[in-house]
Amino acid sequence: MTNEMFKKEAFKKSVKDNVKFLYRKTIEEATQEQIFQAVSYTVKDVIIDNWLETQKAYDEQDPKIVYYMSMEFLMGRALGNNLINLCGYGEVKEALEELGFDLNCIEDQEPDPALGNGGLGRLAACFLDSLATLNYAAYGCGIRYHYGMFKQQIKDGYQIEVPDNWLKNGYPFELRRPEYAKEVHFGGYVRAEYDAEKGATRFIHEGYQAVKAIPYDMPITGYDNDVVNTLRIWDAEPIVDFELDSFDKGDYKKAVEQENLARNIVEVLYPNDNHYAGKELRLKQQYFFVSASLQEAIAKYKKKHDDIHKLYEKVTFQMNDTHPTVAVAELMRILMDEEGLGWDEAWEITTKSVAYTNHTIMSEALEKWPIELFSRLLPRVYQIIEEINRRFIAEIQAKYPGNYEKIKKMAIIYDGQVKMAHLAIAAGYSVNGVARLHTEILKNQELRDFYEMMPEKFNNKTNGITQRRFLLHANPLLADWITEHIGPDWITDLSQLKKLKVYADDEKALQEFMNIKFRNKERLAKYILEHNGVEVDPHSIFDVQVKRLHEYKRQLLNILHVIYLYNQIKMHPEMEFYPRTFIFGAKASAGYATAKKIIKLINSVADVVNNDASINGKIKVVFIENYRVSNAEIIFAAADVSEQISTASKEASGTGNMKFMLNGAPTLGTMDGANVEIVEEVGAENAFIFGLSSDEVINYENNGGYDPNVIYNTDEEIRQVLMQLINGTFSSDTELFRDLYDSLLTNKNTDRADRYFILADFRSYADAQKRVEEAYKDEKGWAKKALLNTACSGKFTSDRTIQEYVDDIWHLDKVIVRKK
Ligand code: GPU
Repeated sequence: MTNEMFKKEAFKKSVKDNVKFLYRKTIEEATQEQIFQAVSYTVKDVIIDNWLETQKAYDEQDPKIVYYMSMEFLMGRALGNNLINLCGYGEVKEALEELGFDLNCIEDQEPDPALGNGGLGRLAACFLDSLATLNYAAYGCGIRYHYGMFKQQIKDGYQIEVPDNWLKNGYPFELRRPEYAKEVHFGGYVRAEYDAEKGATRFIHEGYQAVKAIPYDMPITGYDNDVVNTLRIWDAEPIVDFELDSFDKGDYKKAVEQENLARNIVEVLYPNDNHYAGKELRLKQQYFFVSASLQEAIAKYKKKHDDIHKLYEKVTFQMNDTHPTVAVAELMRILMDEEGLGWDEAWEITTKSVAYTNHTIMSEALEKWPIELFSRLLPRVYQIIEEINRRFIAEIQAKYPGNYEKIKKMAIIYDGQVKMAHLAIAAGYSVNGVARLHTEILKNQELRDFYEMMPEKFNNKTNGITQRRFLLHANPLLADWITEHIGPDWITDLSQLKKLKVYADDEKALQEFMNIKFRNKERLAKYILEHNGVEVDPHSIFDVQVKRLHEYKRQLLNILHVIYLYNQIKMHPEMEFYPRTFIFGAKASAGYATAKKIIKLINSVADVVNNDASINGKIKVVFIENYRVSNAEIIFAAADVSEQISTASKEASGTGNMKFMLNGAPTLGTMDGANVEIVEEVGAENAFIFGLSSDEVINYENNGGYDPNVIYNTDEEIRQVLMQLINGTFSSDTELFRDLYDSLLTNKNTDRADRYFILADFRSYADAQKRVEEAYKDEKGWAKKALLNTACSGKFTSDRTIQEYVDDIWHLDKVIVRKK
């Protein structure tokens, strides 16, 4: 497949012209970064034509639009992905070669737009790719953070956070749209005014500070269909012109405040994953982009339609977790205060327009804003939430007369807090979890009362990932091999991969499959050598855990097991042991001390193990610095073993697990999140499952936890590993890892010891690891498992997920852009 627009000669000329216009240089004089810019502008030219065509098609066909509202879009690099989706990658690669450039190196010049933390933000990015590819009208709505996820450096084994100034050189794939600017208001007070004519009270918001929201659009290209959707991220600017107006009007103080408000609001992404910190600035960010996005969506609707009562027929808002849930009240405000509707009409429209996705059951992630803070920052919006709460409580009372427990558990405002999840559920027409197990836990545990009261709202949408980025772009060798064997249809219909099953016993095919894996391991080994200075052997088993650092994800279990293996080899040097490279990659939230200590431990263990000549390199431990979307693509393609070892019930879905599977790495994991469905698809014999079930974990939790000391006291080898945390084996400072040691054994205050059941699962994990080793030694057997993982991964495309959202929640219409 090729794209007319990328005819080599025309492309080369355009790149040369761009270098000339942008930098007054010839391509011989230009830097690689300048070539990246020039190439990107050429690609953007192609995109702009399709973008205009898409807009025209939407205007003519008037489809229903989904607005995907998310605080995070973890897009990763755009250049390579756009070339892939425009079917121009091959041509452009050749054209650049003729100019003396390597496309891979040019791609490496692009900063990762890292406007997200982890799974939640990356899911939003995969969804945009699938929406465009499936011909649906969609906008991503978010924030143009000036600093995205920090860059991680490892110094002396510790994580150092370095600001990510991704806009430094200008980002070629964005378009500033000042003509669509909106105003957003903070603070002030609400004045009630009786309108005698209408016989109704109007509420007027006064004394506020205003910020101007300026949208920047990023194109989202569909695969081979000429569709270009839009990710609209909002920047902030002060409204009052500081120099001209304010001095004269004596409004100096206000001008400074508005200037500061605008500057601060979009400055930086909060680096928290699965964790609520309760910062006022975060609520400002939320309201800022939600208000601007809703204003824009309604303005757009009104251009074509005059009956606001039918908004929900053409528009739907999906709230990515509770972060944008203030949308419920903001939509009510706009409908009542700006459009002049009464409460009941506004509520009818709102509750048919907003839907909510839950991404976690971890209680520390639940957003609960103090009413003092909330009402001060957003007085009118707070007033509306009060009224929503009053009516919701009345509903609860009608359904459960006299049951005050229900009110306590379900009220939107209680104990001086606004509970955003309760608001989202009360108002949303759909509430979904992100994997089957997760949705069941929501229904039966965390949100049980809500499920009992309104079961019709609850549904599951198992997550997915885009194969365009995570196979076609990330693993070109495997992508080509698959296309040779089953044709290219898998690119837009991943279920086709099941056709690979016929090769599960074909020795030649298996050999080729594993050769590709080997070459991808060499590519990763080269990356590790260049970036970490560690030499790893691509013949060893590449055992990989890459994801955010979080106690529930249990990187600690993994590294404790490495210590255990190290002890075994030291004690029994003659023992048979298949060489293993343990690869970690993870950022820890800047304020998460335990997570940072675990990073230090991994690096300390690496130091000792990698430099112990007596173990003959049987174990290597590598911590890949600055794990992000761009190096993830290299890592997934090279993995032999996919570590998905969260405490059962804690990982809502996981999506890394799917990227490994797609690239032929069997899962070593607990029965948690989407692992359950992965095992169902691939068969238990092609995965390595261990550990407590979610029911068992929840059972312990509901009954006061378990006692890890029993294990510590009775299992000598586990005890030895724990003692090594505090006896100087991995640090001359014996106190360095004391906190980690304590967290596993000591019941501090009310907190349970070993909250994440690491000791409880340790033996079963070690057994599963032993099974991995045995299986790997059987070369053909392993190749078959690996191939079957790829072959059975079809369910986990985000194309399937998006189609389910469309069928069950959004009810969008397909749009045709390409005229054949
Ligand atoms: N997730 Br809540 C995040 O990445 N960040 C968050 O703040 C919250 C959830 C993740 C879940 O942990 C992961 O299991 C899931 O696959 C992902 O969202 C997408 O649904």
